[in-house]
Amino acid sequence: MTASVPEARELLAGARSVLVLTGAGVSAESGVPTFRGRDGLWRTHRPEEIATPEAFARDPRLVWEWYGWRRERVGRCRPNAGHHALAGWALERGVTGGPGVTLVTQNVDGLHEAAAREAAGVGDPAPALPVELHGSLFRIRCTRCAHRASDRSPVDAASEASLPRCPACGALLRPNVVWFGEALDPGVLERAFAAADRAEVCMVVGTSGLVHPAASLPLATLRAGGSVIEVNPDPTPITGLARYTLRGGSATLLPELLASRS
Ligand code: BJW
Ligand code: ZN
Repeated sequence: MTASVPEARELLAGARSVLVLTGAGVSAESGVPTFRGRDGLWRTHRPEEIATPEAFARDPRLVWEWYGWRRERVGRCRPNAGHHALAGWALERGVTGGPGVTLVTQNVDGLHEAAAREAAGVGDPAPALPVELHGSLFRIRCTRCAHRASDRSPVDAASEASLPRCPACGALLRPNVVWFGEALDPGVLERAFAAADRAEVCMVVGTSGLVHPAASLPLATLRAGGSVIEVNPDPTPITGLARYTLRGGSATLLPELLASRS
């Protein structure tokens, strides 16, 4: 049901373990385009044309052009008040020995990690980093060997010959993201589902809830006897499962929901 912030706050305060699942909507107010919806990325590119291994095999230049453009655009974006509220809250709960928080994101923009590092302070060895289900725009991997690396450099997609190549074996590099039809990293998936199973509350923020296995995480929490809170301006398939739904943007709602009272 649609609820006000105090009811959801109370549910969170009483939960020993919380899973937060985020999607593209949490970064919308940072200027990162979402996938679906009015201004979504997929109004111009159909997913099956661009976010699949088949698309990359067919036209790696087109796919790298799209990822190069997104890397440049997202690289200019900063975490918003919603990312900061989540990072501060997770850190606070860790520091005070309070209920555990696991942040699982479908996003590939790195903004939760940036906010976690800022919240922990420069040089802190152990910021509470998110579990990234779908990889990162700013990491690459080789299409042939085991080479992986961080990479924020601009992409030259003028021709197939200019595309990024592996320094170890010379094969084509690809963005280290998870495309449709590809398996998620088994270790990452295991951590996410373990957190969903033990969570007393799963808070789902800014996702259309259409892409699996991510969208199955709140179902796992429900099956284990926990509750779901949804934060989203629009209804989704998760809305009907949620104990409380907060309607609005996450950059406004998360700071209200998660700020400490003192
Ligand atoms: C705001 C807001 C504001 C706006 N504040 N909110 C079960 C059933 C059916 C199908 C499947 C199934 N299990 C698997 C499948 C197949 C497929 C799938 O899910 N298909 C469905 C779409 C039908 N899944 C897969 O293929 C996955 N792989 C897999 O299952 O492998 C199995 C396997 C096993 C063994 C061997 C081989 C295979 C992989 C899925 C990978 C998804 N990848 C992408 C691209 C990542 C790289 C990239 O970025 O380019 O991930 S697709 C895209 O969708 C991206 C996102 O992470 C993901 C989810 O999107 P998200 O975050 O929900 O964004 P939007 O745009 O959809 O929604 C934004 C929301 O924000 C909206 O609700 C707005 O209202 C809201 N919002 N402003 C808060 N200010
Ligand atoms: Zn290689």
